[in-house]
Order: sequence, then C-alpha cells, then structure tokens
Amino acid sequence: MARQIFSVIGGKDVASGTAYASINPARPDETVAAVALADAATFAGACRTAAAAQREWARVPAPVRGRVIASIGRLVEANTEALARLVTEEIGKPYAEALGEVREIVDTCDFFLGEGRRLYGQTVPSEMPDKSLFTFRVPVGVAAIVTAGNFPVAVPSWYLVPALLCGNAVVWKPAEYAAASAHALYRLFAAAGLPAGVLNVVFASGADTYDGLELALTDGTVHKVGFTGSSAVGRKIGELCGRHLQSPCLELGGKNPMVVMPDADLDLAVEGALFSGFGTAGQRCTSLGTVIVHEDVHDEFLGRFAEAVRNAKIGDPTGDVLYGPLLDHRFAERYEEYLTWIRPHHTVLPGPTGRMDGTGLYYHPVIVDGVRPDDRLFLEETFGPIVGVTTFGTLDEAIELANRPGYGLSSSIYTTDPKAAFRFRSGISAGMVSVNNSTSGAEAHLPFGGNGKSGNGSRQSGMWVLDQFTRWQAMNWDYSGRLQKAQMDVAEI
Ligand code: UN1
Repeated sequence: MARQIFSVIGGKDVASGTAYASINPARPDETVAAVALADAATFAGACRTAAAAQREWARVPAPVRGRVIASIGRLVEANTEALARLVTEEIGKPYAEALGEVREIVDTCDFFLGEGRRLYGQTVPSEMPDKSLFTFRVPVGVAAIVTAGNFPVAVPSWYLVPALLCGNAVVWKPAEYAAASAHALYRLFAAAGLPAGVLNVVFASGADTYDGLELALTDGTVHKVGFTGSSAVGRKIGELCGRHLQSPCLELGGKNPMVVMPDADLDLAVEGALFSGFGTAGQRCTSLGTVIVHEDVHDEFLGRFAEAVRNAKIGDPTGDVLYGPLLDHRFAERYEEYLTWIRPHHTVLPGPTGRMDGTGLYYHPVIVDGVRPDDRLFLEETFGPIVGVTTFGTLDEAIELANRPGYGLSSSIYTTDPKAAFRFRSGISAGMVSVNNSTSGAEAHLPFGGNGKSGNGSRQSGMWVLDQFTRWQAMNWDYSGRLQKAQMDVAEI
C-alpha cells in the first residue's frame, strides 16, 4: 500500500485535498505515494501561519539556530541510504547519484551551521566625530520556496537551510511528483527541533501555488519567493513578484555549452560530455546542451563520444547505470515533443530515438551532429537525453556560439591552454564556468545561479545566498550630544 502524504502546516497534517498519485517512473503502475493537493487558500493560510511563527524564530539567537541546522545535518546523514533509496524509487535517479544528492544536503548544513556564529554585520566609519555606523543582517520574514523534482531534496535544502538559519519561516511547495522524498526531508527537518510553523510543506498544483502566492503577496505574508524550475514559469513568478515590488530568487533552465579546443584531452572531454549530457538522463539544469567542438578534432571527438554513449548502461536506477527513466509522465511527454525537432537532422546514434520497449519511462540516448545555431535544438533547453554537436574555427566564434542561446547557467571548456581558459571565462555570460570538467556537479558552497534566461542574477549557496534571505539594515548612533547633519557637518581637518 502506497503511503499517504499530506501537507503539514503549523506542525499539523492538512487531511484534505485533491488526490494525486506520485508514481515510480521505472514501474509506472507502482504508486509511491498518494498525495492530497492543497488549494490556493490553504497555501495562503500556510503563509499566515509562517508569519506568526517567524517572529519568535527570529528572536532565537543565530548560533542557536545554527545548532538546529547541525542537528538537521546529522539526522540527514544518519538517514542517507533510506532517503536516497526513496529518491531513486520516486524519480528514477540512479542510486549512486541519489546518495550524492543526500550528501549535498549534509554539505549545505555543514556550511551553514557555522554561519550561525558569523552572520556578520559591519562597523563603518562616519564622516562626523562621535558618531558610529553599523550594518545588521535582518531576516526577510517568510520565504515561499517552490522547487522542482529533479533534485527533490538537495536543491530545496539550498533554500531551506540558509532561510531558516537567517531567522526566516518557510512555506515550501515541492514538486508533486517528488512528494514522498520531500515529505521525508520535511520530517527530518522537523525532527531536528524546529518550532511548529517555522517550516511548512504544502503540496499543491502549479496553478494553485501561483494563485496562493498571489493571495499571500497581496496579504503581505510572503517576503521572498524562491523558485527553481523552467524559465517560462520563472518569468511568470518574476512578473508576479515584480508587481508586489519583490525580487525573487530564480534558478531556471540552462542550455549549457561545452567547448572542446583542438588541444583538449579528448578522452577527458568525452567523459565529461557523457556525464553531463546523459547522466541523470539530461534532467539537470546544469546538463550539457551542445558540444561546440573545434573543426579539426570534430570527427575524432564525435567518434569517441558516440562509442561511449553506445556502451553506456541505461536502465533500472537501483543498479549501476548511467541513467534511468525520465522523472515523470509530464517530462516524458514534453521530451517526446522535443524529439520531433530532430527529424530533419542527421542523428549520430541511429535507430529508435524515442521511448525504449518496456513499461518504464526509459528513452534512447540521442546525439545530433551538425546542429545549426538558428535551430531550436541549439537554442532551447530539452531536459532529456539528447546532446547537439556543432563546430567552430576560432575561440571568439566558440564563445559567440556558447552565448547565443541566451541562457547563462553553466558552461565548460576543455583545453590545455590557460590563455584560452581565461579568455573563455571572461567572454562567457554564465554564472558557472568549468575548465576541463563537465557543466554539471557544482559544489555546495560556491555561488550557484545564472544570467539571462537562467535566472535574474540571484545566487544560491555559500555566503552569497545570505543576501537572498536577509536584508541589510543600516544604523547610525550619534553620541556627540548635538544634531550633526550628514553632508553639512563633515569634520574639517
Ligand atoms: C539542478 O539541476 O537544479 O551542479 C541543480 C549540479 C548539481 C545541482 C543541479 N549539484 O549539477
């Protein structure tokens, strides 16, 4: 019998809602969890509950909040295998990668538990005598966090951990198709000693979440929205927040390029292309979109790449495979649509390009050679196991091609020439650049985020995310005993 999952608001289950089944994409007839989806009013109610709980939570000293983050990390670590197994069962992520995903939560907790004892402000010199200036980080209030299901536990932790550490309350809306994994993570957070109402989890459809957010923003009970998902939905959320004078933290799609220079170690480049193009079935926001390979090494690279893909193991995600099924029906349907784009092209891995035989949502890997820069396949994110290949002559041309899709999340270059690496770094409009490594696999304490269609310039992870979940407050303290006027009473020498 599948587990029944409810939203949890103020520490209590919300035992009603529209029935939804989260399925195992490797065995679509197997329900992992029966989920009750809440409506927009319930979402807005959760934001009110969070707002009431936040006032007390903000009064807990940051080092003590840091201890709660430490407990979350310990609890997650102690439950690593169980959580990873659930992630594999619910979204089909290969078990080894699911273990890595859980590791990423622990890494995030490790980083932020110490931040509870820093969370520094500054002392700033004044232009007047007997006056001191200070800055303080102040929690924003309530953060509404809406996350995708391809990283159902690690990416949410990038928001939840710093948001809570900074003294905010959170309403978290996970992807429905990853509800069981999200619920399990919620329970580990709650077990670490968070007061009721400080973290709430609400399962809801995309439409109800949008309407609920609009109600909450109008009520003034949400002060920061964090969203990881598609660029199209990110734009809608950005517009909604903009109408309420808020700037959300948006982590959107990517069409991440890999440039292969003529002096590159081709075996290394093939390994990187295989992992980031086809690992996780291409369903990371950092997945490789297009290989931009120098014309002199194109044939050699392509031959080795095709061979590596042909030898890759695809199948049951509990085993040792490169990738398993797509996340969910809706992703499979969308990916089928993308596959129609490739018909006019020459595919390098010939044969069936769609779903594999059998019941799981497994898809054949596809390499498409000779993708033109004006092609949809070159310009748009596909979120599936398909990689385009195109050629270039000069590094400037490669950089121009790499920037052309207008995303700007991750990128990579394979070269043994440091000059080329640095010129690529300064020319590419991407939040993340890898040299001789793939586009995927960012570490949990570097700034993560993108430009252009990949986001609004906000960054997650490490100390940079603190600017998402706190606002600077400036204080001046005049102990001169008179009214000193800035700009008018500047001290003379
Ligand atoms: C995502 O797909 O939303 O850098 C995040 C990576 C992972 C995170 C991906 N650490 O590929």
